Amino acid sequence: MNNIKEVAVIGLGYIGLPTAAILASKGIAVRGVDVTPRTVEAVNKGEVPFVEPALGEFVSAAVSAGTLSASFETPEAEAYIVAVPTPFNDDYTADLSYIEAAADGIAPVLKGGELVILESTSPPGATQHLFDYLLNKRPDLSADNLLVAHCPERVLPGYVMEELVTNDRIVGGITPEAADKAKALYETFCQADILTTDAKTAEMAKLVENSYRDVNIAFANELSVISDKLGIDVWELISLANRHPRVNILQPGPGVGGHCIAVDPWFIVSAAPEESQLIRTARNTNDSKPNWVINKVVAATKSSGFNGKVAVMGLAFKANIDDMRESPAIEITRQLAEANPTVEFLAVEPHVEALPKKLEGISNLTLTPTDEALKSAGVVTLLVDHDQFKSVPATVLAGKEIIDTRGLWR
Ligand code: SAJ
Repeated sequence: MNNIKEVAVIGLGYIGLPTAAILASKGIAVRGVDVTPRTVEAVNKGEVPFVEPALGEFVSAAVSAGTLSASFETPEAEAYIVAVPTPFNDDYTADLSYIEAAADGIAPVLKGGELVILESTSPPGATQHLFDYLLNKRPDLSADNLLVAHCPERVLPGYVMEELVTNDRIVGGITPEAADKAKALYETFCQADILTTDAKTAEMAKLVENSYRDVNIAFANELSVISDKLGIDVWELISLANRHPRVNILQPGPGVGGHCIAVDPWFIVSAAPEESQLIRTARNTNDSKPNWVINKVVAATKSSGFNGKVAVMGLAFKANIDDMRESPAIEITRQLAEANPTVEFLAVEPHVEALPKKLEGISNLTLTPTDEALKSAGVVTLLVDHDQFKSVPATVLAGKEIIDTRGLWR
């Protein structure tokens, strides 16, 4: 049974803000903490500074009810949830500086007996590191008076408010007491099973889930390259093979994007480099796919009738969202436009009003409406399977060179 009534959530991003809002909807007093003025201001106005269905209603209701507010300073609370980024360094080790910065804010306000939950995806040992780091900053606190646990998030962007309630959760404690207390807090909003374990197993479980997906996408991407060489339609091949009762191959694409699947497997590789051969190879296979697509597009522009214009359909990292983090579509578009200055590139992304920063200032690249781009381009490259692109009639594509990396128009 949960007895925590005040929670501070450090990091109000894609995970922290939904978690803060859903806890607040259960009557818990939640104070959000963020370093970005735009985020703090938006939340205090009851607004969400990014796109996530249903989250806006939760935030505005909680702010109006007075159960959610945001600030730059970490307040005193009975529990702290750390949901900050964990990017990787140049050598693929995890950058724990954001976690340490969150701990720097928490340490001075601890009185003893609080629960600190790490939600950020973390390499094995990071939760123990957070525990040691806090105690090191506060040697006056006794180790058995600080409860630290890892509760990795599992929600799929676009379905966050639903999956926070329906997905099973894993909670790994530095001690069983920490795990039980975190479990009780998450039971206030999670209706699925919450399974407790130790902190390192919980860290690995999260990394393994995303690596499993990465390895399986790499298999599909490798099949697409093999099929292309052999003159086989990979989409037909996969749908036929998937009719076997124990085969379920994922879909090839232009590469793997987002801030999770393209990142997390490296934490396993850097923790056990010799032993992680398959995971490393899968990462490299997926990372090499954008280059393969670039070569296909360049080859298409060399055909005799090419009219000088290439349409690039989609910039987001996957379908039907506006999230561009680590998007292979952006990398492909940028490299193509920069390396081919005499070709005009028409980028189509129905979810944004302006080109993202990484594509700004490239003179032969413009954000173009779907119809216009499809009408004028001689080569059309489909990079994201947005619903809007599904309905493009075959007559509009007739006579053009099509590079369909998602199998949408086959
Ligand atoms: N992709 C393919 N082919 C596929 C599936 C995906 O090319 O068959 C590509 C997508 O286009 C995208 C990338 O992979 O570029 C990742 O997309 P995704 O939908 O697989 O995953 P994310 O990054 O949106 O969310 C994942 C989820 N993890 C798993 O499914 C194991 C989510 O549950 C996690 O919470 C999230 O990572 C996270 O934050 O860790």
